[in-house]
Amino acid sequence: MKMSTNQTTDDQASSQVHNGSIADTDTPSMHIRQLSPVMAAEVIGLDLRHPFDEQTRQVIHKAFLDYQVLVFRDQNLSKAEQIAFTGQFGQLEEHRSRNLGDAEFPLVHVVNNLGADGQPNGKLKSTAWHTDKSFRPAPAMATILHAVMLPPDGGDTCFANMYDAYEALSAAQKSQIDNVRVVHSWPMSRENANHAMSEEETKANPPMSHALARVHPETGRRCLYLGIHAAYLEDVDFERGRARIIELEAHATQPQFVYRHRWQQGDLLMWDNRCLLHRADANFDVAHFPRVMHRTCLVGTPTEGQRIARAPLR
Ligand SMILES: O=C(O)CCC(=O)C(=O)O
Ligand SMILES: [Fe+2]
Repeated sequence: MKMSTNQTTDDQASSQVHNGSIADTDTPSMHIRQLSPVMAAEVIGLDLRHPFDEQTRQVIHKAFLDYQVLVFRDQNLSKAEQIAFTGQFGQLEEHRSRNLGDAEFPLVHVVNNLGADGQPNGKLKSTAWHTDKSFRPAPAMATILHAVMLPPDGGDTCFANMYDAYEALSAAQKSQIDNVRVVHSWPMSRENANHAMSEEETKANPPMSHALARVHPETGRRCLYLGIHAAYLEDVDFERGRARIIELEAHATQPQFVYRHRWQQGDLLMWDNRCLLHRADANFDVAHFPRVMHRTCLVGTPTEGQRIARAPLR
């Protein structure tokens, strides 16, 4: 079991990891080993440059549902190979606005901390808890992130398990939120980040109403649907709803629900956006060390009853 010894408070749970004997899955070509009791498993022995046979694909898909984060070790995929790998699990998301890829591979978004001169610019994006594209009519099912260049240490990605966060609520708390709808809004997220949006962009991204305790479409398990794009609670006084969202997110991102991924060269991660929050951690010298990742996303399905949201109650 490869575990780093310099644990931080964010990943208390990782220190309780069993020795790899539980929930191991082996086929002749691969080994799947759980990394933390909270979530995540590493997959060893596969070369993702080659397509899976159907049996392997199904084992991987099941592991993805069981562990929420899969860590494929020792990979070195070109953009074209990452697109082919991603396409085995569904339809690739097109990136928009600031997420544009390059002209040849627009489906691959380059996540980096580099300025126009190619040097680290001290800015790390996506450091707030979120789930990818939760403001879209069909929010992202999965994100695939492949390490291209890593800082010598740090630059972790943290994940919070929204199944566990929901299940840890009391029966009374659950019944309070079971029929509540949360609105995920790209225009409001941009506004909060002080980014002006064109009228056209605002129109193209209407705020979306979701069940706050949504049901995962494949596992049938209930989980909280929060993060930076969760703007308000529908039909609840705006300020009261904001306070409730903040309170729930503080609950949902406590150390016992968090897995901290310490990247290794060659890692390719695939995570389930439907039941996790994630964030990049600036625990390295962002102004000096390049951190570069290649990112692809898979289109998901609308959440149950998803529709354009009613305006906030003020
Ligand atoms: O840079 C990271 O660790 C995470 C970036 C992110 O939020 C994403 O790729 O969706
Ligand atoms: Fe993200």
